[in-house]
Amino acid sequence: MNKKFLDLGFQPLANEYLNYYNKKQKKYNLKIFFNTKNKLVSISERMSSKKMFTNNYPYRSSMSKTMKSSFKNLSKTIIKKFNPYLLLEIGSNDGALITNFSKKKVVGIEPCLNLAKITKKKGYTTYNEYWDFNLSKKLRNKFKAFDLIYSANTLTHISNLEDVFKSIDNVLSEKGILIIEDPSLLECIKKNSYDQFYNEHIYLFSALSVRNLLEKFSLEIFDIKNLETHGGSLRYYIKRKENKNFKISSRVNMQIQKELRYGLNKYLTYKKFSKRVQNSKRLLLKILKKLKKNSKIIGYGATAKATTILNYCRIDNNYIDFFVDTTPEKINKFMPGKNIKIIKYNKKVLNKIDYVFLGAWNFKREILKKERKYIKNGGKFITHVPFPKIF
Ligand code: DWN
Repeated sequence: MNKKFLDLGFQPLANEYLNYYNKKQKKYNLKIFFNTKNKLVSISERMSSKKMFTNNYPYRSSMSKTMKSSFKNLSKTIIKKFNPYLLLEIGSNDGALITNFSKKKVVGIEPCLNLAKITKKKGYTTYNEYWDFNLSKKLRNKFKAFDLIYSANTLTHISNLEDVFKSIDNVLSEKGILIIEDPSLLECIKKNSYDQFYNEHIYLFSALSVRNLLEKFSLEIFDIKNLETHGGSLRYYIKRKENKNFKISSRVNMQIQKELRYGLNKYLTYKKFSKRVQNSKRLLLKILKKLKKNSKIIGYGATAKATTILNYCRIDNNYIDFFVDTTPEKINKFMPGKNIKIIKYNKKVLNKIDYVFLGAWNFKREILKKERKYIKNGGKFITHVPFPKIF
């Protein structure tokens, strides 16, 4: 049974950056539910993939050093541990992972044309299609099977999870390994990072819910790694149950126990989280109101996550003058639903800025390192994670 625990108000599509501010930009009511049976957390209203993942999708994995090096390290691990003959990446974005492999050994699936073009241009086999059973049949005919399938921050973006795993099952070889990576629900709840909820994040996975989802396909998690990326993610290593080549690591049970101890299996935990989110909104607004009287505040990192915060807390250009970002596709556009312009990042942009709201708080370390001079000159940051504060 699906039980509602959080209402984040009316939200536009998180990655719909318009060229002008449109007061009437289409919005939907973002509500979050907990399924008491399979422990899956999901959003209420589902947009079609075609609406969300367009031919001009603005998110690029290669835009941060942190992500680039995470993918590089993972590719080394994959080669060392599994040495796959043929790897499939579902949601290859601009190639941050696949470009670490030989062109003959990888196939990318990327529904956004602007991103698929980038890897195609570099000579990587890329299917500009949405992941579904029809595509898996096409791949089966052409490649037979893949001995490694990888997908980061993609499966949680597809509404029909049954079809997702059925399609994977169709092309994963007998001894094949599936690696998936997504933000961790436990970390989101612990950090009060409610901005992980927006239209693209249809689900927020936990080890508990992933284990339940895999059951039907005779797949099982045999290892889990906690990652710092995207505010705390989990990397799940998955195999067919009948594949005895890999022992189940104690880390799997440790993660499940951690989640149970925190109460991720109980509705009450989510209700408490909802209260903390409401407090977080109040406190953030209090801080911004106080600071705005005598100072200039801007946003850093025009993230999809920031869309949720701005629209839930009703923060507009009365508080934040503009956002800075490095992604070409976002420059000179407006934060979805808000009259806040995004300008191109340059080294001098923080001069004369008193406070910087961290839209990309998940890259805090990378950003603080980059902005040492700003900090040295007395510049301050504002974050809402794990609770609103100035630092
Ligand atoms: O799942 C998803 C994740 C992986 O990416 C997608 N649904 C959408 C997107 O979410 P996001 O926009 O919240 O992701 P990020 O990775 O937190 O976005 C970081 C943004 O900040 C990018 O627009 C790049 C920008 N940035 C910057 O301007 N300067 C980032 C860094 C590190 C910087 O120094």
